[in-house]
Amino acid sequence: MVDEPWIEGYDVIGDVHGCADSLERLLTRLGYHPAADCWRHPRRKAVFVGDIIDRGPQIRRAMRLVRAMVDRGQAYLVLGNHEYNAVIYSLPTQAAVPEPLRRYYRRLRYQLHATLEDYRLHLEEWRDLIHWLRERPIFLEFPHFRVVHACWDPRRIAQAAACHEGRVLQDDEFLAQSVIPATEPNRVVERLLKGTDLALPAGKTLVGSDGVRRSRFRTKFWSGSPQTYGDVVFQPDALPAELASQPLSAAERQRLLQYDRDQKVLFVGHYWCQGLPRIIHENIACLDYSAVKHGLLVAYRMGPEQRLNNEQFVWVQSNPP
Ligand SMILES: [Mn+2]
Repeated sequence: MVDEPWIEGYDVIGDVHGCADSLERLLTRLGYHPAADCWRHPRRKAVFVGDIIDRGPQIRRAMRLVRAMVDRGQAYLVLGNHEYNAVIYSLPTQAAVPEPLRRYYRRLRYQLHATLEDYRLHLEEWRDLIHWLRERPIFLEFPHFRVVHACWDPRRIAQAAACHEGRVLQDDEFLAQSVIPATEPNRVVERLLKGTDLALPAGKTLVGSDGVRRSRFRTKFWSGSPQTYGDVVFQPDALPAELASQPLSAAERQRLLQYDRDQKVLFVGHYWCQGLPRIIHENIACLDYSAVKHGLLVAYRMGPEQRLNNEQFVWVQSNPP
């Protein structure tokens, strides 16, 4: 638990994905200023929900900015799935990957392409960054709010908490196991960093707006009493009408998670939301508004309050390449 009663509040910031210019404009709007050693606010700290790297125009610069703030006690960073990918791509744990999955891990190179390019002439810094990322937590708990990249699943959070208090990638054994499907470490990482999903009916696939064909869709983990696929889908691409109206089976409903309304406030990123920032419920907000896809880079100004409201969002229009 992070408890700093002398702090006025925390500015929780969504997926940056290499948009360093946008991040500087957002921090300025939030009242931070570039001091000699890092960006600072006299009374507040920043909390990043992960996915600082990949895709965007100024990845190394964004990462350096965030790292400087974290190292000087001005910010926190929880891991996103992109930071996790960078760590496993860069360590010999790939040797533990079973043969049928090698193709998937080769795809990481594609995802990491822009990041590796940005660090191509800074390999020492890259190696150092990987070790630094291994020290970061996979979730954070403050007295009145929580932060995780994609999904708060109490069972998986408890497992993570039991491993170096959530700094799970520090653990060589955890890290090596995490790349092997259906191991407990793999389930922790998949759930917390990528969230929940459901399989489409047998044989059905959908091509997303990113051009990738998928046989699964991302789901809410807070839906009250959902009846259909349409009630639980949570991703940029809507389901076609005939799938959206398809009833959930009892087994599917059972597998869905619930984040009840009486739980602590929770912030996530990850979901490529669009439009203007809005809370999901009084205790859940997603801060990823597709900064790298001409969307918004979004922060939520958290004070001592126990419930969320739409007035506390602060954002800048992103200007990617
Ligand atoms: Mn993500």
